[in-house]
Amino acid sequence: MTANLPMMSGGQLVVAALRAQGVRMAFSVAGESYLEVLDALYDAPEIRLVTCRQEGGAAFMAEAYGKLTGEPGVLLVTRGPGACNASIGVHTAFQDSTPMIVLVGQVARHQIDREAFQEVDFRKMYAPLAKWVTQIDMAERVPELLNQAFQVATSGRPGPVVVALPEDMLRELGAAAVAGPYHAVRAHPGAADLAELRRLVAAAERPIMLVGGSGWSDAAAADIARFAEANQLPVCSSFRRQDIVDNRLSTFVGDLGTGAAPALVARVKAADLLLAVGARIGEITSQSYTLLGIPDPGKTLIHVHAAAEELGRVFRPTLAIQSGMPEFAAAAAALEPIRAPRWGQWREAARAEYEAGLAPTAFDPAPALDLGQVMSWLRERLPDDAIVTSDAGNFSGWPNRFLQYRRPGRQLGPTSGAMGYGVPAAVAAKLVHPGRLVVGFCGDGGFMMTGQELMTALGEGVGPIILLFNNAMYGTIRMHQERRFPGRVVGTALRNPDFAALAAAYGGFGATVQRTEEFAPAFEAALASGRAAIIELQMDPEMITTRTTLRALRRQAETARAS
Ligand SMILES: Cc1ncc(C[n+]2csc(CCOP(=O)(O)OP(=O)(O)O)c2C)c(N)n1
Ligand SMILES: [Mg+2]
Repeated sequence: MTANLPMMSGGQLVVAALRAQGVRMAFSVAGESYLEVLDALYDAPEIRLVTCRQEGGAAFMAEAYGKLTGEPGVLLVTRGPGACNASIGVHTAFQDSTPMIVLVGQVARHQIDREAFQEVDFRKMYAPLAKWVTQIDMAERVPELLNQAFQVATSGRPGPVVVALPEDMLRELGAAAVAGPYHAVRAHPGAADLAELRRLVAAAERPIMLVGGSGWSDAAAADIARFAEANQLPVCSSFRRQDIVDNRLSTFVGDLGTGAAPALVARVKAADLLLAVGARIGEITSQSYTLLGIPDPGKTLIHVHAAAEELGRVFRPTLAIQSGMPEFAAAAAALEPIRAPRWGQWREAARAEYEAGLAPTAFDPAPALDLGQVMSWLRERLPDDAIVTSDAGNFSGWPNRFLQYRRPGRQLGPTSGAMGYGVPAAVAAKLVHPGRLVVGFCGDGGFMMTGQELMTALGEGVGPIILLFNNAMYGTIRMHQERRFPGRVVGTALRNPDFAALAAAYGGFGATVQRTEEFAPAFEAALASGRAAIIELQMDPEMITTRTTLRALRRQAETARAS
């Protein structure tokens, strides 16, 4: 088998295997532990190596790449320190079911278990963070194990796979045939399952569909929307998965995120059938596990998921269907529509509630920078293919409530709630689609965690626009403080740099917005600059959510204490 194959170093075999898997882009922070891989990349110009500034940012970029393209994002980092920094992105890929391949340099094989320089047992460290962790101890096994890594990362419920590469293995010469590309394995729904699904839905009075999770191709998203429209089924999305069904369709009724509309939450509780497609129905989406009974959901639950292990987790479905999203959506779209469904008014009422929520809440006194109006302007301004990325924090309520997501545009946000995601995700999105408008939403807290990756964007010549919501605090935690310990502010106030000046220091575009009318010109100027941009929104810190103020929260908490 290997007789006529050239001898290659382990590092060269790694890069040959990546090429065979169809990898076109990889994100890295360099390390001496994997010099052979870097050197082999020198001879592989078809793989664009993006040099990042911190492994957390690089890992978020790889995660966002995977979320956006459906193909594994590839990350290269060095031993202990690099792997520790990268772990936040690995955890995010795990919670978000995103395919990802993490290549980590490791100490030489003959040094293992001496606690050599930067040595970490990656199998142990990443055990609860990754879908699979392996180490390649023979150069000849590089193609085999990388092929398995790509299969595991993309099949069933996708996730991150960590591959440790001992330094001396990368130098070792070996001969091996590379294999690829991977073929993601996904189940199809069976005919009996589909017939039962149709029967259960037809018998319902107040059905609602929930779409979420990963693995949604544009075609799958279009198919599930066709199914919803043909059956007039109201459809909502799980946390930060608002881009699956076009929010402008009359069947779309909102999202079950951290700031879910109370009317939608009440409606899902009142539904007699929940058809959950792709969503794990996790803690945030299930509103802290209050939407359904445990384990008996108390209503008909049809749960469709790519992984058998997720079916029957927490909630016991009436009907469980293991299927990939493209396979299920195509089959659902092909089902004969249910004639004269009984839930026409139920859907119309849910849609009317969603549309009413698009009208900004009135605040007294009205803030100089009215974020509701800014978001309404953006909703009209963003083209259909715009990519919106989001960090974690209360500011994310503004785009999540007021923007309308749709394909081929995207919403890329960490369902893991990891701060620091917004900027790196925007950089990765702009690298994948340089011709599209990419807008990253961040708070002042999250921006300062990974904002230096804006320099990566400038280095690569791409220009995402970052909207930085500055309230001079870790607002989310301040909100919880005011609810639990009113008036006792500790550990949540922030002092910030001049963000526009910071953008300029990077060589990017910077603007500061204090009043509503300043936003549109600043946005157009940022876009016209073609450079990476920060638009700092100096918001009224009182606006703690899209619906309430800090003042009101504190009053409520104090009243509750007094009574
Ligand atoms: C990496 C990380 N650290 C800490 C937290 C806890 N946390 C959640 S939201 C938040 C504050 C976010 O502040 P900011 O980015 O300014 O947004 P804001 O809530 O003020 O809008 C914190 C500290 C987290 N989710 N992720
Ligand atoms: Mg903040």
